Amino acid sequence: MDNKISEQEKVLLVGVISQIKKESVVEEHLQELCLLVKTAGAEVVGKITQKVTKINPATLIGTGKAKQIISQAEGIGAQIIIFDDELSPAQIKNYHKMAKNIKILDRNGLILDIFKKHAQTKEAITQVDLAYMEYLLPRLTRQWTHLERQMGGIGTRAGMGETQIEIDRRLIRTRISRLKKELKKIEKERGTQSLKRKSEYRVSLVGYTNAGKSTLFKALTGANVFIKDQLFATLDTTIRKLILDSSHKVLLSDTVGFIRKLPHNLVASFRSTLREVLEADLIVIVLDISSNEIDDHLDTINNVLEDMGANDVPVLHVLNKADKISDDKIEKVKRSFIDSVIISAQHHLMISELKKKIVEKMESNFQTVELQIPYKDGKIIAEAQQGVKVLERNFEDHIIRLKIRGAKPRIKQIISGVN
Ligand SMILES: Nc1nc2c(ncn2[C@@H]2O[C@H](COP(=O)(O)OP(=O)(O)OP(=O)(O)O)[C@@H](O)[C@H]2O)c(=O)[nH]1
Ligand SMILES: [Mg+2]
Repeated sequence: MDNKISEQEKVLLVGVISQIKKESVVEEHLQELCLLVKTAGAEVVGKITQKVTKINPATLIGTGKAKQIISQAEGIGAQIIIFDDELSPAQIKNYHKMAKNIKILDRNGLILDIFKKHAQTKEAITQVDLAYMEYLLPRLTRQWTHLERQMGGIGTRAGMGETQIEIDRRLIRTRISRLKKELKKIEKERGTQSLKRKSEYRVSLVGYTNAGKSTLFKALTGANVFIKDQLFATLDTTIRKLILDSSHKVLLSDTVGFIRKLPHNLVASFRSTLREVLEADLIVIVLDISSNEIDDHLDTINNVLEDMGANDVPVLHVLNKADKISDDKIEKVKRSFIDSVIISAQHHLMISELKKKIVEKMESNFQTVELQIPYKDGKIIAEAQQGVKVLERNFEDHIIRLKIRGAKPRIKQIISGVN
């Protein structure tokens, strides 16, 4: 048995209610877990919520209840049990011992499965593979057979006395170090590409999965990106030029969505994909205004941005899917999101207002400086005029006097080059 989810497999979901997580919250999270299962191609046949006062280190919930859930799953013909809460490697192993013919997964395992299914480019495949192998390593049990076949025969033959699990572990470690090397190479290429874009003003669309980032990207740039009512439709970063008005143009990027409890190693291994977000001059946070969970979504986004080290980048909040809710509700949400833009990406509503707002943000992020550079520093003179607007150019005896205007980070770069 492996932990892959196949089409039409039947799934039983389990949510844990505790003192810090009340029933309504658990219900919401299970609803989202249902969507994740649907995205993975399987079918939810039952949901169980269980109150716990004390976490059982062996099985998360009480052992008696754990056994009961397994027999319930067998009774309704479920092949998989998925916990919304993270299970420790030991807990997964214990469940595997109790449930011989049922796969046990947690939300992280499910998310990784979806990422694996959706990854298409070499970069995404490598990143997901790394996160998946790191997840798998401590969780290997006897149930995970076929691993050698799955990994394409990179392994060596079993030595005397070695168990299958030890061989599998060794295979995974070898694979992890190879994937890390490949990712380093990809990151280096990305670095070179991004260097070329350094002088441009970069705007990144960021948000919870399914918020409508790709729809907005298409509405703004006309690019034919993949849009679908499912979670994690986009895994790769797409970048296009966007002309905002006669004097403002930016590079806009669309990228992978976030979700609550996004596995940490997934965020880490997606570093090269998320590079555009990290290096952006402005992050446009796209939120689904029709969701009751909008505050929770924003918390998740802020947490992931912090996790990535992108929490210093200026942000603009965009509330999307306004066509789905009443004017009253719009007014209510608007009050808690001052300085936001309310749009409908799908119906192309308020898109020009959004463009104006991005221009405003750009302007507030701009700076004008005067520089004096000796003629002998030809290279610096050339660089100081790249990615900025040259307002004045005065030639004097030994120096050139430049008045330039540009994004603050770019101006900072130029000044450090002059000094
Ligand atoms: N009603 C309505 N639906 C929208 C709007 N914008 C996007 N959608 C729908 O929301 C779903 C998700 O849209 P995407 O653009 O794929 O969302 P995303 O944020 O890129 O999602 P991921 O790439 O999966 O993270 C699609 O079914 C869109 O048609 C909108 O303004 N109004
Ligand atoms: Mg998308």
